[in-house]
Amino acid sequence: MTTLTLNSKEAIALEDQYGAHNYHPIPVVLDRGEGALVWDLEGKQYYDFLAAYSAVNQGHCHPRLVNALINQAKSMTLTSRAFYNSRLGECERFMADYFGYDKVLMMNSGAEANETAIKLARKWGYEKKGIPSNEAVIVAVRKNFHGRTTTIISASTDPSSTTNFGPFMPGFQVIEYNNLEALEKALQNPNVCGFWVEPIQGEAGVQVPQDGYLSKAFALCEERNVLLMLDEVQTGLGRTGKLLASDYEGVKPHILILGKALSGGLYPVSAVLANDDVMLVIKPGEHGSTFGGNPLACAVTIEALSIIKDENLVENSFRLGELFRARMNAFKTKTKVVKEVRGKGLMNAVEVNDSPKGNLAWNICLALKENGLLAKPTHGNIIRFTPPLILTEEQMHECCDIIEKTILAFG
Ligand code: IF1
Repeated sequence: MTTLTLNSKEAIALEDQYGAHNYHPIPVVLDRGEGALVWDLEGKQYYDFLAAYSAVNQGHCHPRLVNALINQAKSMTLTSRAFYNSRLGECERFMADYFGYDKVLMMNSGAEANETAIKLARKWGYEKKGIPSNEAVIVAVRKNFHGRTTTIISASTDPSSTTNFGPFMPGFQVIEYNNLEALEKALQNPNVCGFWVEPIQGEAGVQVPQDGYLSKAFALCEERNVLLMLDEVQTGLGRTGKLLASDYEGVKPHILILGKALSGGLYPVSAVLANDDVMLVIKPGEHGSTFGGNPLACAVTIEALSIIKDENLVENSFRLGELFRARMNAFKTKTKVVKEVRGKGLMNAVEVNDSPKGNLAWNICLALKENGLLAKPTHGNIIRFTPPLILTEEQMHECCDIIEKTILAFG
C-alpha cells in the first residue's frame, strides 16, 4: 500500500495549514487499521476504542467488506437514480427483511437520513394526519445529536452546534429527554407529526433513559397519531448489545434511521426504513440524492449487515459490554477519578470527577494514547468507549488493564 513519506508531525502540520479547523483531534495520525487495531505513521499500534463513532462496528478494513467494495467497483459504482441499477432492489429487499419494514430509502450520511425522516414525517403529517400546511411540528429532545445540517441543528440545544449558524428552521419543539410527562404534554398539540429521538444519546455522553421510556413514548405516539422517529445511526447495528437499541423494549419505530456501520466504515451509507403508509407519501421526483442507493453502497451494505449476523456481533457486543462495565464499576471503587460508568452493549462512557469545562478527560485520553488505546472525550468530562464489536474477550481484558492503569496515574 503506498503511503506518503510523511511522519505524524508533518501530517498534522499539513492538515493545520490546508484543512479547515473544524475539529480538534487527539494528536495521533492513523495510517492503517485492521479489526480493533490501528497503527500510526510511525508504526505504533493502538486499540481503537472509538470505532469512528460506531461506524466501524465490523472492525477496520474487514476483508469481506474490502472484497465487496473492490468487486463491485470493477463493474458499476454509480448510475444515479435516473435509471434502475442491478444492486439496489436486492439491497432494499435485504434491508426490508433484515429490519422488518415494507420499504427503504437509501441516502449517504446520517444527517441526510435524518433530514429524510423529517421530510417524511412532515409530508405524512399534512397528507395523512391533516395538519394545516406548514404548521407541522416535530418534537425533539434536549442534548440531541442528529447531524450538522442547518435544519437538524435547528432542534439542537448545543451552542457549539448552533452559535452563529442561524437563522433556524421553524417547526421543532424541544423537550427534556427521558421525561414522559413532558412528551405527553407536547403531543397534545394536534400539529405534531413526529417524535424524533435517539434511544440512547451518544454525543450527549451515552445518556441511557429509564427502562420503559421508549415503549411508553411509542404508546403515546400511537395514542396521539404521531410518528416515532428513532435515530439509530449510532446505537444501531449491534452497538448496544441488541441489533437495534429499540429491541431492548420491543419497540418498532414508525421511522427507523440508520447510518455509520451500515457500511462498516468502507463507504458513506445511510437509510430510512418505514412501512408503506408512511414511505409512500414521497412521490417520484420529491426527494433523493446523486449517490443515494448506488451499486457500490448496496454491495457493501449487504455484506456489512451479513457480517453482523455471521459473526454474532450483537451477542459479542452484549457480552463484552457486561464485562467492560463490571470491570469499570469494580475499578471505580479504587479511584476517585471515576464518577460514573454507563452504557449498554459496547456503547459505554466513563464520566470523570471534573467540571465539563475541565481537561481531566482530555488528559486521560492523551495518556491512554501513550498507553496504546484511543478514545476521545465528549462534553468535557465524559470519555466514550465504543470499540469495534469484533473485539475478543482477551482483548477487552487487555484494554481494561490499559484503561485502569492509565486512570490510576491520575488518582
Ligand atoms: C461529527 C458527534 C457522535 C449521530 C447520530 C446522526 C449523526 C450522528 C446519533 C449524523 C453522527 C458523528 C458525527 C461526527 C462525530 C460523531 C458524533 F460527536 F458528532 F455527535 F458519534 F456522537 N445521528 N455522529 O451520532 O451522521 O451525518 O455524521 O453521518 O460531526 O463530529 P453523519
